[in-house]
Amino acid sequence: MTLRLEQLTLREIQLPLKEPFRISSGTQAVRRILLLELEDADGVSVWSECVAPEEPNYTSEAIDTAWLAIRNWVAPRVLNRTFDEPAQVFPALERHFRGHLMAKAAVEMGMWALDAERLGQPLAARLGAARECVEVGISLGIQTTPAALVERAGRAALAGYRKIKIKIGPGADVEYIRAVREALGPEAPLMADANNAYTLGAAAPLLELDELGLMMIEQPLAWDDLARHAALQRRLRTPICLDESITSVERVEDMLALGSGRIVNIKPGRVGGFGPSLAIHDLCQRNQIPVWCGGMLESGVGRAYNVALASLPNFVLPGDLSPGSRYWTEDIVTPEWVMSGDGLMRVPLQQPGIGVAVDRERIVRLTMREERLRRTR
Ligand code: OSB
Ligand code: MG
Repeated sequence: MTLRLEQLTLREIQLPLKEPFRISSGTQAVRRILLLELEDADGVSVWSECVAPEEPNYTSEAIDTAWLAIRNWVAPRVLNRTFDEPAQVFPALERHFRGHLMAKAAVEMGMWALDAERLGQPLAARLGAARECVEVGISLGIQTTPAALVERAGRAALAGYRKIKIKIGPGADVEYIRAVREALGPEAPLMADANNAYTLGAAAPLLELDELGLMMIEQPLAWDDLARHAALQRRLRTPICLDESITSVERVEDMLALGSGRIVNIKPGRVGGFGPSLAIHDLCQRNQIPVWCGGMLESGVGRAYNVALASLPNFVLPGDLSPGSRYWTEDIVTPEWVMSGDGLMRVPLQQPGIGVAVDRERIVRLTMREERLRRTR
């Protein structure tokens, strides 16, 4: 079925987080969210979300650069041609166009949802869903004291989360994780995420964490560094999971060749969309590398895309796919994303498209700026 986009609307909304989210590279209290609405010539429309954060402290992208990139370069390439299938969108966006992967992904993923909607298929089924429920993990920001972290982690364990990820950084690492390990016991599914906070020359805390039975340590070293992660992995029993460093299927090939890590966090926004996400998924599956779906503090719109992706067969570890109530007092979708008491989230396989209704009136009320782009030829 051909895809022909007629109109693309950008909107920025702001949603306050229930609690500020602190990671080693910055703190987020209000989430500025870029939502897109894609409409085709037949009036079929879908919502998508660009996950770029406010500051360029995760990758080089930020919401303001993504807005510019979508308006100036992404939208013209997608609005002014026809695609036979959504898998053609990413290659079209990569041609003589470097970077801006989150901007590209927001449109590319919307095209997959539009295709699913047109085919009358659930998005998850369109991608190749292999399960009806996904396992849910929580990502806990850096807390002020080990005791505060123990309290938060204890509540997460009671709520049923199947993986508890704890943000770390120098000064908030070994003591914090050890306190949680002692409080929750040797079987608790704990992991740490450093968001680039360490260097090979000052890796002592990571060697101590190696004794604490973690499922993995995520992205301890620099965001674009595969060589030093390989050197570190040789010194650790705990698997290294790469997040920031995996920006393409080629970076996974490099990881495999160098031994930079043993687990991959796939965030579709970080790699440019579903096309590259599927390629990374398949490559990892062929090489016995487990993957899981990361999060970027998405609204219920972005959550729909992540849950659909996480339904694929090699997503064998719980994702950062917390329910809406973990982030917001009120989400922008109906029904809201919920987690069962044993840490599962249902994959919507009963209706076409992303599987949730988007509250347009609420979005209009929350809109800080809006721009409409149309087909020009
Ligand atoms: O490193 O995984 C990360 C949020 C913003 C930027 C980077 C990261 C995160 C998270 C949040 O860990 C996970 C979530 O969306 O719940
Ligand atoms: Mg991470």
